[in-house]
Amino acid sequence: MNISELLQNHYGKPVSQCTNEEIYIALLKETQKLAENKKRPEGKKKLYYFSAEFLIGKLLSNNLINLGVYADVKKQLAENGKNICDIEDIENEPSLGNGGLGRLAACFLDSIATLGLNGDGVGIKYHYGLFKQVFKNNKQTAVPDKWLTDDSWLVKTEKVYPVKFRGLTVYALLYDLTVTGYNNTSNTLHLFDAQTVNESIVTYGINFDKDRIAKNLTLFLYPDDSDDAGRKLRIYQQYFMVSAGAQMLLDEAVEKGCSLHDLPDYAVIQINDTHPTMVIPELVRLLTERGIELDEAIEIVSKCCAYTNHTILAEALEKWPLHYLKEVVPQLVPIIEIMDSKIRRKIDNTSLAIIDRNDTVHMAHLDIHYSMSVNGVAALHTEILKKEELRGFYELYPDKFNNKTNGITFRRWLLHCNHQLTDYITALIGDSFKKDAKELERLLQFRKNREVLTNLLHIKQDKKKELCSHLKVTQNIDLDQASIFDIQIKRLHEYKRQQLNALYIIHKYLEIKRGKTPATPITCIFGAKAAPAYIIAQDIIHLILCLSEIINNDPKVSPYLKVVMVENYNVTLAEKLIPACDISEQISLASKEASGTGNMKFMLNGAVTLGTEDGANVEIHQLVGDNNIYVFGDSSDDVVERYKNASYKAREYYEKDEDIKEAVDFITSEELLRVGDKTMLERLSNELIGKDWFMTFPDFKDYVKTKEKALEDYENRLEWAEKMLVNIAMSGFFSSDRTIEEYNRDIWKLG
Ligand code: 26Q
Repeated sequence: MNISELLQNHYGKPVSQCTNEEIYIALLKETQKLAENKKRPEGKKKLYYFSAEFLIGKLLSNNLINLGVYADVKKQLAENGKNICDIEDIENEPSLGNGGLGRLAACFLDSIATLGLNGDGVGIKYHYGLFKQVFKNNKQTAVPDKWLTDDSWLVKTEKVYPVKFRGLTVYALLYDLTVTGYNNTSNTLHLFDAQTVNESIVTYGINFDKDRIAKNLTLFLYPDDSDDAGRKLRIYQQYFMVSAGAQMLLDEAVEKGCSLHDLPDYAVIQINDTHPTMVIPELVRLLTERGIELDEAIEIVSKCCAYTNHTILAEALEKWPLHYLKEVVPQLVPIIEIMDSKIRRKIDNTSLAIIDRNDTVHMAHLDIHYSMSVNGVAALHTEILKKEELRGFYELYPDKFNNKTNGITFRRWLLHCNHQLTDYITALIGDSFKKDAKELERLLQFRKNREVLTNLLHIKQDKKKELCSHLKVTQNIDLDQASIFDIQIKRLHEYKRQQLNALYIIHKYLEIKRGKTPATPITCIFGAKAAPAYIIAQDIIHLILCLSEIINNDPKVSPYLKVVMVENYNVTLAEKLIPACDISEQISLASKEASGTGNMKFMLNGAVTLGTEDGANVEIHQLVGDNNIYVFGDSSDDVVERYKNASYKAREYYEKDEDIKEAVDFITSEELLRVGDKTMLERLSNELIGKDWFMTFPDFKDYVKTKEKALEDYENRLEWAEKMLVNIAMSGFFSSDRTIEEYNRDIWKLG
């Protein structure tokens, strides 16, 4: 790519006279062309990855890297006095996902393209992504995130599919986004938009008229735990996506000469959590419309579909009242009823039914009965599904169950976000790790090499410095780059236990006030959005922001301890935070985090995990060994037991343990009430003392002790650097290339 020529052709002027916007648009168009010209995988069978979320992040640099032209473009820009980072800044982040599940789908698309597999994504073109978070008075407020601009990576196609709801037909317009593989083929992310959608019905904030379906259908991505009105709209969105996607899939198969009886030879559908579950009855319906007998249609569809479960939280499993479905998609109801009665005839355990006695439809049950594969997303998670949550199903279909431990794309989470580390690794072991992540293990030969360890520390320091200046410029946050960066970034959820981290911070603050100062200052960094309807999550954000105000302004304490919560945490910020991290906080209550994927990104960038034996932390622990991770807390077996016999009483811990009492009491102390909202702080305090559903108190002491040990170990920098090195070296297993190879080997079986 010749940038001077490109801009001359576009704007008739030299690079130096172009604005960053102009350069961004010209690069976008050119990159799009390069990507579209890449080979597309072919083959009879094709994977359709159905997902309500694809949290793809900014695309310019990622595409330049995958197309192999990043370094050249950067150099040419620099020669003309332009910094590629300033050009990157112009792009809006498409926040088309809530968190882990959506980001996983994006990593998977990258790996599918990189491995040259014949597979596309199918989803929704939301006009507004996940809300933008703004802090006011130490509270979160939500504003719309309008990410779409005239020039975007999305290309409108000619394809239109009618989607019928009760009394309403909406036309689904297909937009395509080319997904580039690393030095390889390209695939497509297909996103559907409603023809009649109308942005002007957004009134204030993120509010809009929820009854005008035709106009609001693809306006917003709903936050998890969204309110009731939001839930009904999700059914509309879900059916819209799956009906259009299923029609597209059938057209593509027929075009390739498929007789619909042989559909499983042409199409495999991965259902990303229960959100796209209606694709099962919808495909059955479409097949019968095209002349296939109902029983056979059900059999065909069951052979095409595979379901991934991402959660063990019972309350997060989607269940819809049958009357909702009757109101929205009456044509599916008789099909679902027949599918339910087939199961009832076969088995007498009614807890496994699709429609329960309260006329509630259990979407996961529909998936499990009528697909050929059911997978969890980390070893522990899959075991818990088999032994506890989905036990009855496992007994019925042992062969359907399998584990696919999550992974992340190393292109974005190392090559793009950490050039210094990438280049240094390349200098040490060559660049074969870019295609085969397991090659990183060759770094282990340097684990006692002083020079290498020192260089790793220098790179970490550079990334911390970069983060400091970024946060200063964008959010006016002052950080001490010589401090330990302890980071917890993820959606705000009680089970992820940001509140446990907050209790530690209070404890530490009080200790420092009493004169027990740490050897190296500590900076505790949070990033988290909370669903607007999730009250306690709002309260936890409020607590952290209040702590930040008090601690950072305390002249006695702030030289040793700082607390910051970055505003509007998203993929772009993650790319800057993760490379700068020393201690990665992965402290969910054991058994509750299905996998986690942030934990893998931190490890890859040389942070050491402080975590519970939960999700993929278990596998990280096995890979790096006891010396290179800090593990604490009750085991998942203990936790499951404690829930079963309802034996946990938070108040007893609060009353018996002085440290817990002191930290919890601080939440409603005079000092905090001066900067905070009494209702919110009291509500949170009561919630903890009276319930503490995610058991922070039993793990508190061990958490404090283990964190202190990590801080102490940090004082020996070379030993710490060895831990960093081992983490980087052993992270290869978590490449999403490995995960996708397993999906293909065991489930998709693409040519
Ligand atoms: C449901 C109903 C109504 C509105 C929203 C939702 C909804 C939306 C998103 C429910 C759940 C989600 C997202 C779930 C999620 O991100 N799960 C995470 O998936 C990751 C990838 O497998 C895992 O690593 C995480 O452990 C898991 O929490």
